[in-house]
Amino acid sequence: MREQADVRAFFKDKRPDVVILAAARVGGIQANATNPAQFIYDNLAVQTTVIHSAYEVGVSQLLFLGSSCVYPKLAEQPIRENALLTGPLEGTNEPYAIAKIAGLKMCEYYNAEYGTDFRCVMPSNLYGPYDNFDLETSHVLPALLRKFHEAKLRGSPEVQIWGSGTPQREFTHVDDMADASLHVMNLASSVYRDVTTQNGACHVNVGTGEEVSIMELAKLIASAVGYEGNLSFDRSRPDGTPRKVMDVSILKSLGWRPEFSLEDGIKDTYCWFEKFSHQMNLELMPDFSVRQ
Ligand code: GFB
Repeated sequence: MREQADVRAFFKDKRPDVVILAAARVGGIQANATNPAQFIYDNLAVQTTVIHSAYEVGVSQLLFLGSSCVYPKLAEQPIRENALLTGPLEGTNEPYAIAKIAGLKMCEYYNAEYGTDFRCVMPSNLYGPYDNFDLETSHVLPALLRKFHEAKLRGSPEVQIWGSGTPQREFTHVDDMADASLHVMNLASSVYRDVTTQNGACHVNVGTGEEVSIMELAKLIASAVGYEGNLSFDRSRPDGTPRKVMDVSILKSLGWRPEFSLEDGIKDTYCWFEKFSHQMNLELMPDFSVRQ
């Protein structure tokens, strides 16, 4: 999807009516901080190519998925859509954020100049089945699910959490994200255009509007997994942005509500992980917690 000629040929051949652009190079805080060049290049290449090809073949609607990390590190919380570009970004995911801001703005400018109907949603941290469970590149929720699961299997006395455990995060189940995406796509174009411009934005936040600390999240996951050991904190790992809960009142005013509570969403994800983890050939992580 980074190869412009391939993407243009695909669009000319298939001529899709609607495009939902969720493809991206994504990862947790460690992956973003370690691979800034890959994150900015791959995401700019994919989205620029797909958005332009969609315009060239006259796709009637496109939905671009951004990320809540596009907002300033210290934006007023909960974060409203019009906080975009009002302050410096969080360093650990700046490359990804800049790429996503470029994609969001590209949709806005194509709509203005070419009259396209390219819509944008800003998801909170997402989780759910089919997530990435690699302990170095994944996001916090799948990483902790796997850590607690494997610690329970081994009878390990403790599980190590990155950072201080104090940052707050908003988590939306991937099925809720998919449902919200269709909800936004099914709005009349005049409704979408009016409600976003009235709020000084060209996009809509998608989330639960609720935040938990990483420590609270770890306890929820340990309880869902049935792990009763202790937590330790690896402060050599970054905390990232302190908070990024979003204001989801625009989406609520458009009639959408999430189905999953965080507790139910974690149980749903763990149920999937238990069923399929053996197929993901995840070699058991080295057990640093056992005292020699
Ligand atoms: O989910 P996460 O990797 O990314 O980390 P961000 C969230 C918080 O969880 C950080 C802590 O404070 C981590 O230090 N954490 C604790 C852990 N234990 C772990 C662990 O075992 N693994 C991981 N990964 N974190 C992402 C961006 O930022 O937000 C993405 O990097 C995207 O690009 C996403 O924007 C929405 O939430 O900090």
